[in-house]
Amino acid sequence: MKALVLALLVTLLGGCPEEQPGLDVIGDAKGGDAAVSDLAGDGASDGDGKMVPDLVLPPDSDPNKMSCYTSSSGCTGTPGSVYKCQGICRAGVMLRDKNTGQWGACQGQVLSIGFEICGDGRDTNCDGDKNQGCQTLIFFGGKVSGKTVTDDSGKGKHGTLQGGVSSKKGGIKGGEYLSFAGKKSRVNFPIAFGTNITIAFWFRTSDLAKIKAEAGWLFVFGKNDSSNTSKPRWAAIINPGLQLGTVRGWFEVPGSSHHQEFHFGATTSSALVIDGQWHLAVFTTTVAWRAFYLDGAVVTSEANKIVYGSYKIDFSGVKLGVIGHRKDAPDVGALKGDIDDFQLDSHVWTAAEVKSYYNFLKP
Ligand SMILES: [Ca+2]
Repeated sequence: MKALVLALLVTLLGGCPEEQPGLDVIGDAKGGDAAVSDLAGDGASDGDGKMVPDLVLPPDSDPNKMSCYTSSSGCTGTPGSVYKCQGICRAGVMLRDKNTGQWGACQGQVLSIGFEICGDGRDTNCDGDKNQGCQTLIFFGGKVSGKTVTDDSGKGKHGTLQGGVSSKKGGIKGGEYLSFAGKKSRVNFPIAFGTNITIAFWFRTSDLAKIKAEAGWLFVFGKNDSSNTSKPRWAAIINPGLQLGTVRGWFEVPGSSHHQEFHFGATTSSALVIDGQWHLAVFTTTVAWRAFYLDGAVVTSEANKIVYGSYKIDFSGVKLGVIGHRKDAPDVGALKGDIDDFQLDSHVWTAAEVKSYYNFLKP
C-alpha cells in the first residue's frame, strides 16, 4: 500500500518535487496518514507529537481549488498553503464557482473531536498526544483473549464474554468488533460512575423485525449491582419504536420501589436504523439534562423530567454493566448483531463533539 501511495505521489509531483514536499492526494483527507508521516521523515504515526505536512495544491494547477482548514487548532497553515496537522486532523479543499467567483465550503477536512478518547489508539483532539486528559472509563474495541474482552482504555475494566460472543475483523475503521449471537449472548463488565456519563457505541443489527416482534427492545446495557439483585439497576436501551427501524432510547435508573424511566425521544422518532449497516448511538446525561444521538444527529436533547416521585438520574453505586440483553430476561430482545468501540466516558459529549466523532469514523 505504501509503495502504491508513493508511486502515486511521484506521479503527481512530476518534475518539481522540491516545491511540494508534502503533497497529499487532494481531498483524500482520511487516507494520507501513513504516507504523509513517512514523507515528513519522522518515522512515526499520528500522536507522536510532531506536526506533519498534510495537504498542498500545486500552485499553478487549478486556480479554482484551494486547500483549507476552518478550525484554529489541529492544523496550521493558510488557505492554499501546505497545512501541517497533528493526530486525526486533516486539511480539506474548497472549490471556486467559475461563474460567480465564490469559494465554496471547505470539504473533506477532519477537525478535532474536541476531547481525548483513551482506548481508540488515536489523538482525537489533535494536540500530539494519544492518551492525555481523557475521561474514558471503559473502551471495548473488540480485542478478545479467551473469554475476556480487553478494556483498551487502560483502566483494567476488562469484560467477560458469555453465551457466544465472539471477536471478528472488519469493524469501524478496520480492527476487531464484537459479534453477538442473540439469546444469552452478553458481555459483563465492572464499572462505577456517577451522575455525568456518556455511553457511545457503534452497532449493526441483523434482524430488526425479530427483535421488534419479541419485545420491541434492541439492546440493554447494564444493570444491577454486584450482588446481582433485580434492583437497583440502570440501562440504556434502544427501542425500535412503533415503526420498524425507528429508534428511541431510555435510561432506567435505581429506585427503591420501582425503577425510573427517562425516555430519550418519542416512539415516533424518525431516526432510522437499517439492518446490515453500522450506526452510532450516543447517550449523554447529567442530573439536569439528557440527550440521545443517532449517527451524529440529535434525536432527543432535553431537561431531565422527574418521572417517579423525586428520583433523579444518579448511577452512583452501580458496579456491573451488561452489554447485549436484559439480565432479568435474557431471552427477550437480545442482540443478534455487532458492537464496536463501546465506551463509557465521564465527559458529557457535546452535540458538536458527537457530530465530529461520527463524521470522522462513519463508514
Ligand atoms: Ca490528544
